[in-house]
Amino acid sequence: MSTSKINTAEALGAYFNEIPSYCEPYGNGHINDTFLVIAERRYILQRMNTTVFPHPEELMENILGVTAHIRNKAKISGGDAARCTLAVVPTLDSKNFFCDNKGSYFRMYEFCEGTVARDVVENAEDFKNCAKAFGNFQQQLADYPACKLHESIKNFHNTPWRYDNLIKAAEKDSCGRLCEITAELEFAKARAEFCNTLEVAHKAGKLPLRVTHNDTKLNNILFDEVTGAPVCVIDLDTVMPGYSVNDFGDSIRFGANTAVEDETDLSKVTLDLSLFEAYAEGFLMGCNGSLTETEVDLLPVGAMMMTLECGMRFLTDYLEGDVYFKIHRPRHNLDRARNQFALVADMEKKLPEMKNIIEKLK
Ligand code: ADP
Ligand code: GN1
Ligand code: MG
Repeated sequence: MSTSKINTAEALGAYFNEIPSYCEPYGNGHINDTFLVIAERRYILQRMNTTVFPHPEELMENILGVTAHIRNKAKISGGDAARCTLAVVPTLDSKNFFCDNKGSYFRMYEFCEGTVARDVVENAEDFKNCAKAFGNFQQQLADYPACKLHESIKNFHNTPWRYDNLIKAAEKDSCGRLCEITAELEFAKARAEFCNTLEVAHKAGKLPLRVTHNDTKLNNILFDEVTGAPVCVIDLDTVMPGYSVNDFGDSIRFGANTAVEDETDLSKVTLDLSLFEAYAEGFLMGCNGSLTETEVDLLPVGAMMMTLECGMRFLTDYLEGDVYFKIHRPRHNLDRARNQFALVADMEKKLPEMKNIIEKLK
């Protein structure tokens, strides 16, 4: 459903005595339907994607717990308690979300004022600061009890599982698109063994599970409009136990690509090693010595893994008829998958350089 066709009137009525006249689609997220609402203040209204998140009540429980934890830490350390994390706005009857008569689930956040989200990295320094913020986010949640978190999406970054899903989707070929993606499928198949790398390290006791963000792309962080400093890590739907190297890797996948995620001119798609270095430096600073040596060594693998996994997810969605990621043109998911695989190929060539950078920063 396109965001503009969603009826938000009933949801707005749950939050305001007088319905605000401004409620327009906002931002570039691929999952939820996001609206900017202007009343006496600004708000973000989101229709939660219940295909992706089948248990919105559990999702909101996670978000309330995590945001309370982060706000508390900011208060203790004298940080910006008002803008350090998302603030859920209750409905008029004090609920944390609203379900309308069509079964759509909505939630509302305070608009994090004086901030902007970005889809492209402006410079290495900003990217490094963004890395510090994501690293620090992981640090802030290091003592959050993982048992309190619901697994909002099962197997979210289980790459071998993602690989199996791609193979199943190809076997089923429900939309008759398999003939278009034979080269991409071969690309993924040639990396089947690599997909297991992190799971194998985890099972061998070398890679710990931590409370991680799991969706660390650039536009999931809000930057101060004036200073450019990161203010708030957002999109907390996927905060779950995960691997630190995947949080690192997902940021590299998105931010250190010399092209945007859906660029179709694949000659533009490469890994920017200076952005990789800036991010690695910032991430290690943000994690503040908490990563084990194996985790640090696996950071380049995390970058390759998240890029390959994301490519496989886009490709699977293309085969399944674009049911998961929002698309804005025909073959959008196929374009995204090709882009991610081109980036994987470039990362493979640059793996020795990535490793050298990490060695230097250790
Ligand atoms: P999705 O899960 O679809 O990616 P997000 O939660 O990331 O949705 O929100 C989409 C976009 O909306 C963000 O990239 C950002 O631009 C904007 N946004 C979300 N929450 C806020 C907020 N509290 N204040 C300001 N902007 C926000
Ligand atoms: C989605 O929600 P958003 O747009 O921040 C997706 C990520 C992908 C990303 C690809 C819950 O992120 O996993 O890496 O698109 N989020 C979910 O751009 O699936
Ligand atoms: Mg997002």
